[in-house]
This record gives sequence, structure tokens and C-alpha cells, in this order.
Amino acid sequence: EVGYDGNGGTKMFDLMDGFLRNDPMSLQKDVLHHVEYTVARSRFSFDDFEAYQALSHSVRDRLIERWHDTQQHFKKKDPKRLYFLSLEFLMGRSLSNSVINLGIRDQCAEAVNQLGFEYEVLAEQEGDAALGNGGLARLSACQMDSLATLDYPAWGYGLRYQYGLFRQIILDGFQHEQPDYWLNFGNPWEIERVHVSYPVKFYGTVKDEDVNGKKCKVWIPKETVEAVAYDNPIPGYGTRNTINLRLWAAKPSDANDIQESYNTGDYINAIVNRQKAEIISNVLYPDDRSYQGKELRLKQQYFFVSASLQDIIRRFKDVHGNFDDFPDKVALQLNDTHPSISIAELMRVLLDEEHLGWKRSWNIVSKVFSFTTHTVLPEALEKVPADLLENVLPRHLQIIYEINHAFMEELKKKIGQDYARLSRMSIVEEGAVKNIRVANLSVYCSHTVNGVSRAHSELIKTRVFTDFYELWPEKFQYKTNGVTQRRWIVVSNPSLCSLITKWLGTESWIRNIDLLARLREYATNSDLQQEWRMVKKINKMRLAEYIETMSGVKVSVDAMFDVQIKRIHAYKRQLLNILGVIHRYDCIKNMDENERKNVVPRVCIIGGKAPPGYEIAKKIIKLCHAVAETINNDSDVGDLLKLVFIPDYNVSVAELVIPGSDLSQHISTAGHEASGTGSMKFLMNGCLLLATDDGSTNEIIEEIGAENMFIFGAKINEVPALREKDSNVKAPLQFARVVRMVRDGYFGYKDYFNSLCDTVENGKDFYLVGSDFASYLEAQAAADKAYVDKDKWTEMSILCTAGSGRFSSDRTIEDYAAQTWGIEPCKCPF
Ligand code: GPU
Repeated sequence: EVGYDGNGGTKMFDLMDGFLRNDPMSLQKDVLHHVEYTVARSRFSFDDFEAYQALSHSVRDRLIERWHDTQQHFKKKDPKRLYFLSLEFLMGRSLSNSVINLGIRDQCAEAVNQLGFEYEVLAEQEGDAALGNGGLARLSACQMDSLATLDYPAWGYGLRYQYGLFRQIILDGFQHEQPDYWLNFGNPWEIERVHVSYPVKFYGTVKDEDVNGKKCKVWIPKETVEAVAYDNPIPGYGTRNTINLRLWAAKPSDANDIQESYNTGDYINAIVNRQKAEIISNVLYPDDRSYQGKELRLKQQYFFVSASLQDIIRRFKDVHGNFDDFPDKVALQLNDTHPSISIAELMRVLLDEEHLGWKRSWNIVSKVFSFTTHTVLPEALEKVPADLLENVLPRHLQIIYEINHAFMEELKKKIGQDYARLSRMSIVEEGAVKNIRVANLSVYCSHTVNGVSRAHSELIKTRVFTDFYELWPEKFQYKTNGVTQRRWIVVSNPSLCSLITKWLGTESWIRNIDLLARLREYATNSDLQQEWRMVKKINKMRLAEYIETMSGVKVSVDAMFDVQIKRIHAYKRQLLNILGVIHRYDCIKNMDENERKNVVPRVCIIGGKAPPGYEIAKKIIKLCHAVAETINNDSDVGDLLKLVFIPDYNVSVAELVIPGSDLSQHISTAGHEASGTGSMKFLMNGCLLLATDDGSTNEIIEEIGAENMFIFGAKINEVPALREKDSNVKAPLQFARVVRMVRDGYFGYKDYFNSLCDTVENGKDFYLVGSDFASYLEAQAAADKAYVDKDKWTEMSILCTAGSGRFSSDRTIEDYAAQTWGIEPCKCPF
């Protein structure tokens, strides 16, 4: 029997390739089987969604097979494993990604085609798995893809939220939030493991007890919740390796279920109360980087950490008898401070349950954790009120105090009686309310602290954790973020993917991104340039169609598509973008017919969600709509300028928007964006960047060349002095003019935007919108000028893709593996 070999060629089928066959015929048989027996619809009558479900189940079967083989292999080899602990994973859609990584996209397309369906239509039936907020969460997802592809023995652990990130609904230009009922239509991508479950305990008291003649602390918890595992297979590309993302769901525990009821009401109430346990994994906190002192949040953190550690320790103990080997077999990665309670939890297990004693336990704990921090914003550094911790996890608070005591003693030996410094570094913040500084705990207890870009790492050393850096410089590293080219080129931009493969003469760049650099040779080749523009045009047409459906605005694909998509936050300065659009509009309005002929037409696209309680961010969304309403309906302007807000920005929207963009904006105030990963996705897709010198921008400049980018604005080191200056001096006249237009109600809603305008005027302007305005406009003008020269622009676009190799998450993960985790590939042999 002749089948596909998974690389687009054909060869004889080999049983060792796997149990399930991947030729279109076998796939089609499986689809029909699942239509009939899984979806329970007649194989003679099923719709697109049902076809999507059936196809997904067929792909899932193949994932499961590889998953088994991989886990068997890991078990046999017993390598050091990485466990990636994260409260957020933004996986997006799974079907489109899985069929690419399994190498069965074309076979699937053919299989469903013969049944009268279109593969693309089926893929779009899937809703996003949105178990995360933004960059941090999507980074976790990209890193899982790279871990699998590079054959690392790794697992991810997280929470299976019933409700992911809210859906953004826009009514009259205002953001409204709707719950994300993502599990309502079933989720073929997870495997429920009813038998993999662990009790997680909360509250209660700590007692001193004698255990075998030794004085011990015993925690007597008051509440138990069961954690049930849901496994999400993560396939690697071009390898059989398929790793696991294990997400925990909270279920009532039957530990304290037997009771005597005295009436029906008692009995009913007992059952209703029991169900309340599920609240823990109900909903993702949507406040990107600010969630202080919330009990439910703390319970979510501990819940997932406790279950994961029980699971990890059980796996370790299956094979190993001696805990001293633990650090040689286990690396625990803390994705920001969110899972950091695991430090105290591991210490508690070793001390109170394994009875290893403080010294031996600490020796183990201090060797297993690595910590990555994703911000410089002080409001994102988590603090937990000691009272809250004492109530929810009394034993953990004691352990943290003990760790801190040992830490302070160690410090005094190093720095003497410098009390100011001791109190800055202390894990315990004394004050009106006593707080636990989770970041300090994480830095002190981890063997490695990573930043997410070179510039971020400098800020960590010089501003955020200076005291720690001076004493333990060797702990501090950085791994510049990266994104996976599998999702961000192969899945989302198939036309570009084929073009790259054609010109490089190989598809190995999908696993070995450095090969992209060879495109540089052809950057001025007119054949490539023409094909390159064709690809961009196809993607712009797709995007234009989407914009028209979503917002009713017709846009011309001849215009430059200028995009800013990311969470809405003051520091990301969407306001700067909108004020720039107003300025452009104002200029066009004041031109005569002849002058207008020289205007480069633009479609300005903004998308992103505001945290529900963040008033300024919500007003930015409203302002965008108000300005769009005026501009898009002004016949003086026509196709010269359009402004559109794309609602409900998420991973699958990004997959559509990024390939269709000409220019993208990454314009945060210097010193505020830790890295930024959106820029890397645009770069890979040959989209030019208009950016400040923030996050990973200067590393991108090194790869692409500043001459192929539009860089503007204050540099990191200039920011503090600029903040001191009077804003009226720094901001140009045009700035005052556009802000005035907003205040005066030129776009309606007079006075409503005053509080927003106040953030950038009258000596406030913390994020330097006014003082960067002139240089922003210059950069925009430079982009206009460059766009007119089509060949030059295309050359720059090709150079962006060619220079994007360093920003693959494959590189990030290889660096983590070698420099931080100490793990090696463990490739499944067939
Ligand atoms: N980031 Br902290 C988030 O998306 N959410 C957070 O709560 C925190 C950080 C982002 C950074 O803002 C961004 O610069 C970075 O590229 C990304 O994490 C991944 O490291």
C-alpha cells in the first residue's frame, strides 16, 4: 500500500511508523468512524462543526499514540526532566497546529475534501484555548512547541480554567466582557484522567508533634479539594516526540463526605457546598500583571502547585529511593512568581512528610528551581499579605519565615549590619500590613534568575534586584524570548511558507530557523520580490475581508496596513498611536487636492483587550472607536486614512492579522516592555517594525539593521531625566493641538476623555507620550516615504524574515536547556 511519508513524498507504508496510518484513505475512514461513534451523527449527514470534531478526534488518536510512545521512552531512559510550571498557557487552536506538526495537513485536507468539506473551513470551527492573558502566556505555548520539537524530556503543568480570558464585545465603542465558555462544545484535545488525582489541602492549624522521638510540625488542614488531571498532548514537528501539558481541574473531595443529615435541606446543602470546591479552577484572572492579595488567586496558585509536585514526586519515587538525587533528575521552572509557592511546598513535603531535616531539604530545594521574571513594572511584583497566607496555608508561612531567617543570617555575614539593605532584601516586608515578597523569595531560592531580553536583564540587575545581583551575580542570566515558526509562519502564513521553502530549496528551516538567513542573498532578486509582494497581497486581502465583516469598514489593500495588536496598557502607548492618527487626519484635512495626491494611504489597525477594571485602558478603546467613526465617515479623507479596531483580539485573530500587515508598532516607553514577542511574529512574516528602543528591540536591530526599521523615541537611560522636565516644554505644538481636539469633543464625548488626556498633559505624562510625539511622527513619515519605493520596501521586508532566526523559541529553549535546566534531548526512536 502506498502512503504519504509525512514530508509530502510517498513511500511504502511501514508498520513501525505507527499504529495508525496517515494516508488520506485511512484518515477518511477514521473521520467517518468518529462522526458515527464519537460525535454520534449519521455518516450520511453531518455539518462543518461535526466534521471538525470528527477530524479532531482522528488527529487526537494519532497524538495519543505518539504520546504513549514518547512517555514510554522517557520512562525507559529516565533522563533529567524539566517541569515547566505556569499559571497561564495561551494555546489557541490545536487542529491546525497538530496537523502541521504531525506532517499530515495535506492528507487531512484530501480526506475531508473527498467527503465534501474544506479543510480551512473546518479548522476555523475551533475556538481558541485562551488560558492566559497575553505575552507571558503565549510564550509558554511557544516554548512547549519548541520543547517537543527539540525532543526534550519536559512536561508543562498548569490550571484547567473553566473560563479562559473573557471575550471582548464592543458596544457603541465601549468594551464589555463576556465569559469564555470554551468547554461548552467539548474539547477533543484533552484527555481526562479520572484516576490521576491528588488531594490538595487548605486552611487549618499547625501542631507540634513527636514523630519517632523527633519534634515535628504537623499541619492539620481543614479543607480538601481534589485535583484531577487533564492531559493535553503537545506534538513536536518532524519528530515522533509528543510531550504533555497536564492541567488540573478542581473537583470536590470525598474525604469528608460521610455525614448524618437531619433533614432533606441539610442533605441538599451538603451536596451544594461540596460543589463549591470547583470554584478554584473556574476562572482565569484577567488583570494582566496586577492581582494583589486575592484569596482565590492564592488558592489557585497553591492548588496547581501542590498537585503538580505530588505528581512529580510520585514519578520520581517510582524509580528512585534517595531524595538527594532529586536535583539530578528534576528541574522546576517557575514562569514568573505565580507558581513560587512551590518553593515552600517542596520544602514542606521534604521536611514534614519525608522527614529529611532542614539542612538536607534546603540542599535539595535550592538546587531545583529556576525563575524567569517577565516584567520591570513594580505593580506586577506579587506580594501576599502574611495574614492571608497564615489563614490559607499556615505551615507554608512558617516555612517562609524560617527560610527568611536563614537568609537574613547569611546576609548579615556578607554585608554586616546594613539594616536598610537587609530590610529591602528581606522576603518579609514589615509595615502596617506585613507582606510576603514573592519575588524576593523566588530570587533567593532559585539557582538561576532569567530575564527575557538583554535589556530587561540589565534592568533587573541595575533596578529591580540590584541588591541580589551584587551579592550573587552568577545567578543572573537572560534568555531572549522567541516564538515558534511552526505556528507563526507554517500554520498562519502557508503562502509565505511555500515561498520560503521554494527559494531555500528545502523545508528544513522549519526545524532549523537559522537557514532563513540565506534569504538575504535574494533580497534584491526581482522574481522573489514579485512573489513576495504577491504573498503579502493575498494575506492583505484575507485581512481586508475580515475587517469588513467585523467592523463594516471597507479598506483598500493598496494602502499600507499599519498594526498595533497587544493588551491595552498605558505603558504600551496605544494612546500615542491614536494621537498620531489624529495628527495624520488633521494634516489631510488641511491639505488641498494636489497635496492629498502625495499622501501614502494607510489603514491603521488596533486590537487588544483592556483589563476589566482598568479605566484608562478602557477609555483608550473608546477613543479609538470615536476617532474611527469620524475619520472613516469623512469623505474628504476616503481611502487615504482608515482607522479600525479589531474586536476580541486573541491567538487565532493574530494568525490572521500578522501575515497581512505591512508595518507594526511596538512603541512602549523605553524601559517598560520586558521583551515583547509580538514584534518577533511580525518580523518572521516580513512586516516592518516601528519601534522604541525597549525590550528586545536592540537585539532585533542587531539582526535586521536599524536602516531596515523605524526606530524612534527616548532611550532607556534618558527616561528618568525626561520625567523630571516640564511636559509642556517637551511636547511639540502638534501634540497640544491633537489633545485639544480630543478634549474639545471633536470626536464626540466632550469631557469624557479628559481623565485620559490628563495622563499625558499638565506635567504628568509618566509614559512620555508628549515628549516622544515629535520623533514618533518623524518615524511615521519615514515609513511613508519608504513605502512609496516598492522594491526597496520589499527588500526590507525580506530582510526582516531573513533576520528573524534568532527570535525562534527553538533558540530560547536550547539556551535554557544548556545554561539553566541541564537537560538533554531524549528522542523517541521511531
Ligand atoms: N508579560 Br509580568 C505578560 O504578558 N503578562 C504579565 O503578567 C507579565 C509579563 C509579558 C511582558 O510584558 C512582555 O514584555 C514579555 O515579552 C512577555 O511577558 C513574555 O516574556
